[in-house]
Amino acid sequence: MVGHGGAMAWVGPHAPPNDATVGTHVPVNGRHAPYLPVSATRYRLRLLNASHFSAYSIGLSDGRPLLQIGTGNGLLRKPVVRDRVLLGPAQRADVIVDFHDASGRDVVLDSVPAEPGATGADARRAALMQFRVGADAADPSRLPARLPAPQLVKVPATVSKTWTFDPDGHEEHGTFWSVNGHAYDPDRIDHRPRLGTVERWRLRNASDMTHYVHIHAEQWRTVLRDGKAPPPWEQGLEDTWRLEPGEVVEVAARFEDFTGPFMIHCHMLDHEDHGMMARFDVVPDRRQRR
Ligand SMILES: [Cu+2]
Repeated sequence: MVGHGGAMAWVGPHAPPNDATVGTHVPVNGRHAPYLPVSATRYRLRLLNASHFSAYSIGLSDGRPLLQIGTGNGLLRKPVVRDRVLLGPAQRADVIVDFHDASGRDVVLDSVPAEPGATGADARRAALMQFRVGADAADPSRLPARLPAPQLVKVPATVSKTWTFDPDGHEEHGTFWSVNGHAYDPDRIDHRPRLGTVERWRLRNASDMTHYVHIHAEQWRTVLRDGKAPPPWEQGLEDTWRLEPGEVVEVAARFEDFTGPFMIHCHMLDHEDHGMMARFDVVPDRRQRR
């Protein structure tokens, strides 16, 4: 690591943008390729991608759909039928799997990357775990058409902050990942939202690889993805978004709990550790001061 103009920079073969560190095996709940005996009924699964760099496109080996009922931050208004759920580092999904008619069979939860160039091409190929489906059993569960999803904030007309994610630096001094042209500096405050207000932010990936942008402090609604309404599974609350090269996502939230310093960063941890993080401070609402 070398210093350059106050910004962090790295040289060598593992300098950004080639700083991916990935393992060879994918454990699930601490075990490699585990299995779970299940009855031929419905199960609710909470999926969390806890890898520090890899993305997974999660589905079931027999093509059985996943019914997504929530994000990591709460329920969706309506269940969404998914063939695969793409989760980058820190992303979560709440899904229902129905094993009716699979009695006596083994079903593998796996990750299969999409075709090159398609969404999810960055996902890893892996057999994650196996469900060993036993006998039919009574299943009184049912899935309502409408779910008690959290209320979403009213979206402000204007964007109050744009965050651009990109590599920076040059050959002689090394490269680093940046937010708005800077590597992370704990002493630099890039934005000061006021407690109690709703802000609309724009997240922009100017680089030529996918990033997973994570915002601390609040739960956000996704307003636009590339100028259009987000897909149905992105219409709940989120705190981490996939941004493919060139993508722009707009999000909105109310700062309602705490003042103080918070982070926005890429949740691919090699990127974060190599500079792709910035600080914003939630400041007190002036109107509440005496
Ligand atoms: Cu990244």
